[in-house]
Amino acid sequence: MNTTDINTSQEAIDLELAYGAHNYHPLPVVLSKGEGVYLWDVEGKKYYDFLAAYSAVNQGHCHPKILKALYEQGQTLTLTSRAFHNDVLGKYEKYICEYFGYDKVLPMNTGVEGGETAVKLCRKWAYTVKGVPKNQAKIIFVEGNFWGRTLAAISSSTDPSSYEGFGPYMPGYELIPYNDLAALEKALEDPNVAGFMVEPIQGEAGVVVPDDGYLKKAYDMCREKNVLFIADEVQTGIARTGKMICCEHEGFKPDILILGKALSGGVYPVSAVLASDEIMLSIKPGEHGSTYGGNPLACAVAMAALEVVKEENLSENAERLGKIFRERMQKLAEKCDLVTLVRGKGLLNAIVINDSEDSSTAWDICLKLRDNGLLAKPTHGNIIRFAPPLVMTEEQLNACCDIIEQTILDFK
Ligand code: IF1
Repeated sequence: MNTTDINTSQEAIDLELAYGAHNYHPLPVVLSKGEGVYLWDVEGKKYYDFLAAYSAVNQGHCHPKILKALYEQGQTLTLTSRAFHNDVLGKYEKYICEYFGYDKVLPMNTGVEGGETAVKLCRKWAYTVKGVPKNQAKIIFVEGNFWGRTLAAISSSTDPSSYEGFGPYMPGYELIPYNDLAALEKALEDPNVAGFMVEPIQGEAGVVVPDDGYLKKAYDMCREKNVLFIADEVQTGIARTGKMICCEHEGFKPDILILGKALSGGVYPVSAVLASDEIMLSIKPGEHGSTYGGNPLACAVAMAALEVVKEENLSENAERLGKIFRERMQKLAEKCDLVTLVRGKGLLNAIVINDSEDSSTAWDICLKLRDNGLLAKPTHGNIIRFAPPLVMTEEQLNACCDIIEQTILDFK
């Protein structure tokens, strides 16, 4: 029986420092309870959650319907491995394929495993369908991308804090600037290009929104060259930007769709890769998988999490509240030179602070926001990401804007 008691936030922090790897620099707050848009710390202080675990808690903390699915399946059958069939996986696969409009799904656990799966699928398709010579497949990524922490993922990174000190790196990658169609056109001249992998909005880079039409034009250019358009919607998907997937804003379906995070509503690691039969069936039995991939518990939780998104109209809510949020932040930017701009779509937004990237201003503002009852965290240096659960009401959103405005206006 674990006898370690945690009675204060400091005790929790001290334990993490003593026994945990120091691979994060969290905001100094220790949470012990979550419900909907709210979090409580060890001392009982209540906060609005304006990060939503980086868009993994779109449905709100501890959503009762998702927890019910967790409890019920959890008491029945949690893991069989894929050595055998089970009575939940097929039902989930049908549900999610019809939900997003694809032939097949390959279930995994984390977002980065989804990215790795997409890269492997794309390469396999290139060799077996497109006819790219063995081991010559190229995949194009964009500067500022973030799709996880594995060696394959950091090999495409342009952020030294992601890749420095972890070489050598994965070959067969090419990097071009984001939001640059001329650069993509040039890169697509190489007949060995198999895929173009891109976030519809770059989350970690600081909620960077490309020009209207960029994604659809890029998709069309890939189609012309028989190159797969791979959308990393791990952060932008599941209603976050005001549509079920962000590519929907431009009216197209990516060839390969990667989902994660809110696919399980923050209850359990679940990711998924969706594609056509032509792409998906290029991987044969025994060529890819994972112990927990597609386990009954994950499937039950994901179906409930997806049902909640539709039942509670989370896309429409994100679209509507996002507009209110950006309007209020724009007005703040106009009267306060500390905020230079606000950008985003739906409820994936960020403000850029008028200070250098290596200043502590954004961090210090987040500490004050914490003191005032709202939790957010800077992404790169001077950018603060604001991404609350999508179940937020207009009244709660306005209360949060009041806190943000007052905190920034009072910030010395
Ligand atoms: C951390 C960042 C966000 C992602 C996109 C794939 C993945 C992520 C677009 C991989 C994961 C997480 C990772 C987490 C913090 C968070 C994050 F700050 F790291 F970059 F959201 F922006 N594609 N993002 O955003 O999914 O394997 O983590 O399930 O590493 O601290 P994962």
